[in-house]
Amino acid sequence: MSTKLVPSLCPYCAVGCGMYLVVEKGKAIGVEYMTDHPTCEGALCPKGNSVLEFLNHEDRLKYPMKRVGDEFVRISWDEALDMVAHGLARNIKKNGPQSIGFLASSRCNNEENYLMQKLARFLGSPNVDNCARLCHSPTVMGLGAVLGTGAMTNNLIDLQNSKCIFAIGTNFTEAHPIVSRWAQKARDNGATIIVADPRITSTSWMADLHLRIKPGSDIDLLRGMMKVIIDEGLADKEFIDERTEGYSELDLNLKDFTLEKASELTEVPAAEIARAARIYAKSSSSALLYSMGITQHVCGTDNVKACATLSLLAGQIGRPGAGVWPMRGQNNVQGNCDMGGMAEFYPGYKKASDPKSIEFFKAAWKIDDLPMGPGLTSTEMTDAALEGKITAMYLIGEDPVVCEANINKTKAALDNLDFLIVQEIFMTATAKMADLVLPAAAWAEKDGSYTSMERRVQWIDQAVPPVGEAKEGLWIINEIGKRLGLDLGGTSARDVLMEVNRNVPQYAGMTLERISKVGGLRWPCPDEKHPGTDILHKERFSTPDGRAKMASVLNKPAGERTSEDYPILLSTGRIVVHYNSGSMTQRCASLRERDSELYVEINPADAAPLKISHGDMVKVKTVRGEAEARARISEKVKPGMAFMPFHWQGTNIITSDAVDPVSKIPEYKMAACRIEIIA
Ligand SMILES: Nc1nc2c(c(=O)[nH]1)N[C@H]1C(S)=C(S)[C@@H](COP(=O)(O)OP(=O)(O)OC[C@H]3O[C@@H](n4cnc5c(=O)[nH]c(N)nc54)[C@H](O)[C@@H]3O)O[C@H]1N2
Ligand SMILES: Nc1nc2c(c(=O)[nH]1)N[C@H]1C(S)=C(S)[C@@H](COP(=O)(O)OP(=O)(O)OC[C@H]3O[C@@H](n4cnc5c(=O)[nH]c(N)nc54)[C@H](O)[C@@H]3O)O[C@H]1N2
Ligand code: SF4
Ligand SMILES: [Mo]
Repeated sequence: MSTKLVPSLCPYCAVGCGMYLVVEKGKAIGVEYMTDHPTCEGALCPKGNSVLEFLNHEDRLKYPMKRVGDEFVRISWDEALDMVAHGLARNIKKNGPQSIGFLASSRCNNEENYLMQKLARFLGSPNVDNCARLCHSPTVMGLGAVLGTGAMTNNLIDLQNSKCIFAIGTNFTEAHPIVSRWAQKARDNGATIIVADPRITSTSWMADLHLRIKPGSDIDLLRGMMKVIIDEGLADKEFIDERTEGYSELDLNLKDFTLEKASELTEVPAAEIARAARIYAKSSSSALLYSMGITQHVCGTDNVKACATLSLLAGQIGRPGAGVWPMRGQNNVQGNCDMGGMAEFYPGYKKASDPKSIEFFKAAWKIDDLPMGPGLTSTEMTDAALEGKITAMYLIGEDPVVCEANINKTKAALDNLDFLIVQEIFMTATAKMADLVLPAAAWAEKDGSYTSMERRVQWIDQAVPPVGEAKEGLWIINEIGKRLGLDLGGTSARDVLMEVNRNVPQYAGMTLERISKVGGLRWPCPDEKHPGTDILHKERFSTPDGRAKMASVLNKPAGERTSEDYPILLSTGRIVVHYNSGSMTQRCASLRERDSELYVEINPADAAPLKISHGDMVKVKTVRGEAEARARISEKVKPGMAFMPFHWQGTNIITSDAVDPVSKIPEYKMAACRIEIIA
């Protein structure tokens, strides 16, 4: 039998790199580089290169299983689907539809997510959410409020046109490695790179100026930069007058603030703040990139608003090389939010709290009743499950037992449910808590489209059949619908895409044929002739009146402060070779051999009095519990600060679940801990 090359996409992060899968006898046996892909130009990072190691892994879930006592036993799809229908119906009858929580997966395609939120809402539950809650919900809220659209304003390739790249709270060289290529091109073209990060990272190595900011002081830094810009006459008055609102409030907000104060609060020398402000404001085109260092705080939404406001103040937006780049996380988190897999929004960001949205979808879906929102966010579902208000959950492709903050609470919440369904490709820590585990087809085993962080929508065809009895998400959701007497519409991804074209204005012109071409199209794409949109907000912002709303914000203290008992600030995040819960990367030998255990980075000044040496095993303790990790003594973290990756289960035992009141994101970047050597 012949070997074929099937165009595909990397299933990890939101850069959306293309690749070819080499398929022989129905099995993917190799990866070939897609040199004509516009964003990656054939490059892949270590995770992209090793996708087959998990796709073909023997641990893949191959048939449905139900819990019997502490064991899981194999059952047929018929029995599994009946169990889902009975379990959901039982809870709706007893506790009402609001008692069911749904988590849609940002690892799954647009069509699956569209159908998942439709199932939730058809059943009468407004409670559907996704991992954007833990990630870029402050972007959806904050950029939405300031610019009118909560998405990347420009695109990744356009970074090469920037003369200044200001990267704040993003470690893109590890988390979005292929973006480094465009940043490097910008640098080759003469751009200055400024990185604001408390740690020394591979991204900060790239920087001309590294602002080693005190964790949680970003608003002070950004206000300091704004103050310099205003005081030195670097604000873009014409742009501000023509295209924004809120300047006089901002001016007032900054009146009594000084550069010296900013320096004191951020621990960044005043001269560096001033230099960063001048370079950013004066360059012909400046890009502002941000990610979890900005969003995962109790002031996450305000942090985002401050970033966007800085760009408005300097007129650094709406042009090639100038804009705001939220570095989104999962391969389809942008798409999942676009599809309405979010508590606050129906598809196309139609507000779930607006009766007009409900009317629109009642007509579009030919249904008499739909729930008003906002529904419960994923973080609120955890609390509601503990209180007995959420009694059943249907989770697709999320692993909250590893990834939520304060996972002892998460486990207690899941334990308290009457019925938990987990649809997965591996037996994760979360799946182990389920009543029913449904085996899902992985990305290469199904048709569908994915939307990358640059709003690029790309369709891929199934390359290989699902393993064992695993099924495509669409089939599973449709079958569940049928058993509950619901007609969810599409049975094929193609049909669902056509429905998306009708109901999501940004995707109206994104036909199958158009988005199947290498590189797809970027939204908004309002009709079938429209070429897609490279840069947003060129002439007007997407607010109702077309003007951006500058925000005047003040910093807020972290939810948890260090104390005598817990003197060290614990920050958490990512490393290049592992991915989120690690359910996939931990199963790839080539990645595991590079990093195989949980570690904690400690500054030598903190390690010495604790008698901790490099390589010692330590306990990291917070008020919520403790985690064991290997100590790495390193200047990469500031004194008084420790860093742990969260790709192993220990980390989130100890992270703080204080949330931003607006977006409900937990403060993964700020917990108070103490570290002890294990004798
Ligand atoms: N290899 C790999 N890549 C990934 C992922 C992965 O797990 N592994 N996950 C994907 C996902 S879901 C996401 S959301 C993205 C996230 O990508 P990133 O946001 O880039 O990743 P993080 O490591 O969480 O945090 C970024 C940086 O913020 C810094 N930081 C911490 N606190 C502060 C602060 O108070 N202020 C400032 N200015 N900086 C701070 C950290 O030191 C860190 O270097 O990555 C995606 N890509
Ligand atoms: N301490 C700490 N914790 C964090 C963060 C942090 O910075 N620090 N970051 C947070 C962020 S930004 C995020 S986004 C979350 C991520 O949290 P999660 O979304 O829970 O993390 P993932 O590991 O990406 O989980 C996705 C799951 O989907 C499964 N999967 C993959 N493909 C498919 C598929 O096609 N179908 C189905 N059904 N399943 C599939 C994978 O096996 C995996 O178990 O973690 C958060 N947790
Ligand atoms: S940068 Fe992201 S999309 Fe590209 S290969 Fe790496 S993990 Fe995959
Ligand atoms: Mo994320």
